[in-house]
Amino acid sequence: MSWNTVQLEWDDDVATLTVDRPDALNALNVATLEAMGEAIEAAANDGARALVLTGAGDAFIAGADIKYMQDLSAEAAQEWGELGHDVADALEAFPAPTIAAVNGYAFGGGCEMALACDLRVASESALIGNTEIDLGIIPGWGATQRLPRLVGDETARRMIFFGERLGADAAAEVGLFGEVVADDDLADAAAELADRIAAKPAFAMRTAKQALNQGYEGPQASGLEYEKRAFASLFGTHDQREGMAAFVEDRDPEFE
Ligand code: DAK
Repeated sequence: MSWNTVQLEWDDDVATLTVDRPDALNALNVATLEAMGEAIEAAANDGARALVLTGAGDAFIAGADIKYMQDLSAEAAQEWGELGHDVADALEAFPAPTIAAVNGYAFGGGCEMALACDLRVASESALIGNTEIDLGIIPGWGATQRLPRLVGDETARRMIFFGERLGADAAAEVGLFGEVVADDDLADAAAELADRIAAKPAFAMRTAKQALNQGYEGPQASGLEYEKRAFASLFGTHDQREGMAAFVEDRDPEFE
């Protein structure tokens, strides 16, 4: 499969999805969002053990395409909102961990795509924020829900109310980025994280992600119940037997 504004590349079991619309700083239009949705589905179907999301050129994703949105009716905006939500939800539900490699501007909908990933690593020159307020709108692809969970309520409110654009170090300080590296090292840093994840037992990794996600879906009590069942379901799998046998026999495990 190939798309005009999205690339999907593989390195062993690691897939990298690059939003490739550099003339518009990778702003997301309908075709790009649809292509992202298809690429994410293809990566899942082809068994990616980790997925990296990044942008071509000097931007990660400078947001939703303002030129496209400018004259939308409320009805069209509703459909547009659903499309972006579907892509963010697909990242969140992706069966393996996802890593946003934030290589530059990540504003509005770009910040929201990064928020939907499991982990975020950024280059020193990255700038991130939910800038929608200054366009007369609010975040529409998940930031009102995902941002406070990640950075806390006060910080999220400040970011959304003031449309603050945070530099990489400031964003890392509030917990928005897990790691900041030199610009030239970003691809390697993301690949290293992805490779480390891909080397872990895949079924347990998927189950861990599902259990963590479950905590956001409802009350803690139901999340704990989910964890109990998910934990038990791993017993009897090849990787559980192998991982524990390797420990007992004092050797390296060979996971599936
Ligand atoms: N949309 C469309 N084009 C964009 C763009 C964007 N978000 N960001 C940049 N571009 C285009 C510029 O128009 C310019 O195109 P040409 O003029 O060359 O044709 C090209 O990319 C290069 O941009 P600049 O010339 O501005 O480059 P600079 O380096 O000077 O500045 C910048 C870079 C990123 C600081 C600046 O471009 C900028 O501030 N861009 C806007 C960033 C922003 O506010 N992003 C948030 C967008 S709002 C919804 C759900 C979700 C959303 C909305 C609704 N519903 C539920 C309905 C999401 C909203 C957003 O994401």
